[in-house]
Amino acid sequence: MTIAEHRLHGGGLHSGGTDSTEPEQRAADTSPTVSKSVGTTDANLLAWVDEIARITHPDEIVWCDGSLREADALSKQLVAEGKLIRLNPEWRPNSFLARSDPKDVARVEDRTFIASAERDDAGPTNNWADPVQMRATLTGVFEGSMRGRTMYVVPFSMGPLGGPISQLGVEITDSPYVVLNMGIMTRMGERVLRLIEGGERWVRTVHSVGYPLHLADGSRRSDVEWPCNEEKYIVQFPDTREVWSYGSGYGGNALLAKKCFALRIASVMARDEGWLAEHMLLIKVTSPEGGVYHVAAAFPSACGKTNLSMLQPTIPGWKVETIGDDIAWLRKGEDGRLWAINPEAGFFGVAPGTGATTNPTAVNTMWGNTIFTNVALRDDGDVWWEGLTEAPPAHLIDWEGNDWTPASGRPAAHPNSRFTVSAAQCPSISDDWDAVDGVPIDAILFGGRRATNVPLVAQARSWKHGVFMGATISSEKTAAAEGSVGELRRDPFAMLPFCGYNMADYWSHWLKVGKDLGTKAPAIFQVNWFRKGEDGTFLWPGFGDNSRVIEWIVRRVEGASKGVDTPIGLLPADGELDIDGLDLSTDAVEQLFRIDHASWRAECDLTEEYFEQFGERVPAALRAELASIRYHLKD
Ligand code: GTP
Ligand code: SPV
Ligand code: MN
Repeated sequence: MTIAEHRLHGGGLHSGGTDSTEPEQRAADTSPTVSKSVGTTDANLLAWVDEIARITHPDEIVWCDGSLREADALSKQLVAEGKLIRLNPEWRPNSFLARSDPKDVARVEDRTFIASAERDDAGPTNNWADPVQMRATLTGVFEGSMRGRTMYVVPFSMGPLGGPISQLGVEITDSPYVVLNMGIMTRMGERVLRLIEGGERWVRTVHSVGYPLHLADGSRRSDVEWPCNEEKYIVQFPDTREVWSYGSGYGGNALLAKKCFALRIASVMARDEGWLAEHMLLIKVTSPEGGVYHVAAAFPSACGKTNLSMLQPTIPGWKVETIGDDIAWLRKGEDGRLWAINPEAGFFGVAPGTGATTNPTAVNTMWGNTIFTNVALRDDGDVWWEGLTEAPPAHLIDWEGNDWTPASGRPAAHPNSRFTVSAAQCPSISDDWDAVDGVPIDAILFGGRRATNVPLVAQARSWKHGVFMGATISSEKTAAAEGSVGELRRDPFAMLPFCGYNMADYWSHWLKVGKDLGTKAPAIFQVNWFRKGEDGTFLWPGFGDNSRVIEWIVRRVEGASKGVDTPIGLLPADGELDIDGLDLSTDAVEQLFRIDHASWRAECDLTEEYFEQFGERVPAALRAELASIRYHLKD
């Protein structure tokens, strides 16, 4: 029986639920029940859903409409199943805590694959997989992977519905937790189906946690709090613009609209169509004189994008408003300038380090309607994590569900614990955050975590120099991905884990976009909030005081500040950076901006070595930038 025929049997949201209590009456290969009327007449979409159901064998298929009623029913169901904890509504209305399997807590970069026809099209920084072999492998692991479960069909739009920069997608998933998160992170629901029926293109994404409840031999097992599988595959097929994700329920591994689609697949679409898909926050900055500027900034995972996107300036008269905190899609507008949208509808933000002094706006955003994952639970039914308050509560249940006290000697929240909340709830959200045409970009920032060498701020001499700055970002690894935290690695454009094609080709694409924008291209800057002094502490206060750096950047864009030239870019001239009222010694300021020629020459050697792995594909313009910097570093 096909899904179209099943439509005749359609009922209410949970009308098929009784079937799951009588699984023994169900032969292993019976077709699933469509427990909610099929939402579409689109033949391609129907055929695809049919095909995935034939591979994965779910008990039921639910077409999600994106309604509040649906989200409410799903959260109630998850609470009843013990997979979500409802927080005390007095402190945190309509909010929930999820605890993941301790082996499923972050993106898995070594299990993330780009399955392009040619190995060279994935490039040396991606895990390449042969698409034919990978498809066979995936068909194998997905075979029966949804037995005993419900398969949800989640239509979504990235960017405002029908907008010229927006794109559509559908995620099939067997995780109701993913459905709830997708409802916050994207414009999800029925209206997307109408656009698909109207002939708009859409991206196919398939997700399974890989924990079937009925096994092929007919035996059954009960569900667990956080179903997942030890074996994980996060696979992008750039040539057919598809995503297949198996075995993880966490973040970017499972919310396929985010990194898999909006960065890995979208970067390929952008290359082919002349736009940019970037790991960038977006803000609107208003100066004391009322000048309005838009800034995009690329920092690696857990390096301060959410913080900067919600910045509360510490200098008088300046205002920063939020447009996006993680992803930007940028495109040349009719006026020849670069315009950007935030394709997402919510924030999936890092909890630890988010508190009243570091990011009060984020704290206020999550007053309610928030899903927390892997944070600690307070005795009063609210949540807590390191950095939320200065003093920890006397007793907590930690992210693994164990008793915790300040004497426990381990963090109560996982370092990559997160909050999922709607962008519309953010008190600093800009009026034009969901403008269909986006906002015009005045400046682009590149940054990373660098204890040494990289100054607080430097402006690129040209677009080409700016692309060089982006291409050579290195940053200390954070808990956002599995692996050793603190290790210095190259993270070009903060896109190392997110570029869907050869990184050197991506640099060429950036050079091409800049050439096309010509004199209307945004100015490019490099920033580093994380430089440390000899005692190992941060030299720069960061957070709200980053507004001082934003001020200098705006003054440069206006032409009001002159700056001073150095071999690695233009730095603030004496007195141009406002450090009034900061407890900052002259020595600290000197260290923040010190350009040590010997270390920079060593850095250039490492860059040359780094470029080598890309061979001939490294654009000549970047090699020329390296040569020019080396020339200027000669003492
Ligand atoms: P993803 O969501 O993983 O892409 O990360 P993100 O770039 O949005 O990171 P986020 O803003 O959540 O920052 C994560 C960590 O960086 C938190 O622990 C912050 O406390 C810390 N951080 C942010 N801004 C600053 C800063 O200006 N100075 C210092 N020292 N730390 C900062
Ligand atoms: C990141 O790691 O850059 C994130 C979180 O924004 S996740 O969506 O899990 O990739
Ligand atoms: Mn990110």
